[in-house]
Amino acid sequence: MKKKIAFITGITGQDGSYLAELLLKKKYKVHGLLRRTSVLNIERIQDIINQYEKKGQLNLHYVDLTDTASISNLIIKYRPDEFYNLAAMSHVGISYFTGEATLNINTVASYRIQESILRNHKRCKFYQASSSEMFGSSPPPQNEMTPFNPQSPYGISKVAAFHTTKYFRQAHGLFASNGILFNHESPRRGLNFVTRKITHSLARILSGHEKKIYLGNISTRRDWGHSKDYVIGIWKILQYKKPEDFVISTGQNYSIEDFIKKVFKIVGLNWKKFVSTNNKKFMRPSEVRSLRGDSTKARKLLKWKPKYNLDDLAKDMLMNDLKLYGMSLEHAKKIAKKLSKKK
Ligand code: NAP
Ligand code: G4F
Repeated sequence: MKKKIAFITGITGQDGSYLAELLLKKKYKVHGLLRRTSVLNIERIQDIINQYEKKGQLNLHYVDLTDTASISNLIIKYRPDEFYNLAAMSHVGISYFTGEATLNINTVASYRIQESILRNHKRCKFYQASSSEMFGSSPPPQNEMTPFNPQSPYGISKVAAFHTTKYFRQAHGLFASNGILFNHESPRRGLNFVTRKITHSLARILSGHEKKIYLGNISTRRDWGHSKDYVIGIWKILQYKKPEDFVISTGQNYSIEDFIKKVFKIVGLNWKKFVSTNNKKFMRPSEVRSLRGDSTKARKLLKWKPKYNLDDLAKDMLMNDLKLYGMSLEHAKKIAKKLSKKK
């Protein structure tokens, strides 16, 4: 049987790297579309490059998502079966400073890709990485029927891309679906998202590289899952018999403070002595106070459900960061004991 061909934008990111691994295991031919950076940024996909690139099952292409021809040429040449659009300026806090660029890459590029699919290869299925940030100030639980009330340029950009996807589906008959994913993390999470910042900084504190973690508002609540579980949801959305929009979430939410407590408890350290909160630099002009997703639709129609809970996730992330600094959990606990006595 002919191997399926998938395109992934954002393959160098957290989700892109896990999704590529999943599809390669499923025998897809994967084409990763990446941007040129002055320092090569392929850390998260180095293992799959080693394993699959020479065999021709993984191909990487430099593309600029503001350049229609660079996208269209690849679609015309390889005629993908599935197109996963994961590339984005994905940091909400930074989007307050780079609103125009955020809209350009998160919204206009999505429009550009879908228009190119429509003109050049209409039977290609399209996935848009939509976000729970779109719900903004709408109170939880949030599902596919909840109104969008975005609170950031990032949220606005994702709402516009969501509607763009619906438009190509309804007006032009594209198989175009939105996955409305709630927060998901992993050891591959970027260092400036709050969960990874906490696990990574704790490893730095224990290894003597840092004294404190400086955070913003720790009262906000998020519904956190594991990226490994969520990329299965992403794939299932495009395997569904028709294009539709799906919420992917755990259904549980916790505050940032709860997450800090969980992580510090793993090594037995009192968090209050090591965390500084409400730092201006990390406060946002408007906040999304509480996200908790109702993913009944995905669980019923896609038979999707997460394996990881927040304790598993916190442990997976912290163990990875301890390892980065040459520590086992036992060693980390010993250092924590000494630090507790010192203060
Ligand atoms: P991520 O780790 O920040 O990865 C983002 C990817 O987009 C990276 O590969 C990045 O390339 C690429 N990218 C950024 N700007 C680009 C540009 N101008 N041109 C080309 N590529 C660009 O994000 P993620 O957590 O994997 O999220 C994947 C997608 O899901 C994003 O669209 C995000 O908005 C959305 N989403 C994420 C979550 C979540 O909680 N993780 C929840 C809902 C939705 P570089 O590696 O070169 O920077
Ligand atoms: O980890 P965060 O930056 O994630 P946020 O803003 O919820 O966005 C993430 O999830 C979205 C899905 O809902 C994605 F679409 C988006 O791409 C991204 O993956 O912040 C979480 C919360 C916020 O309330 C923030 O104000 O943590 C609070 N926070 C407190 N101190 C902090 C910090 N966030 C960051 N990044 N850094 C801090 O020092």
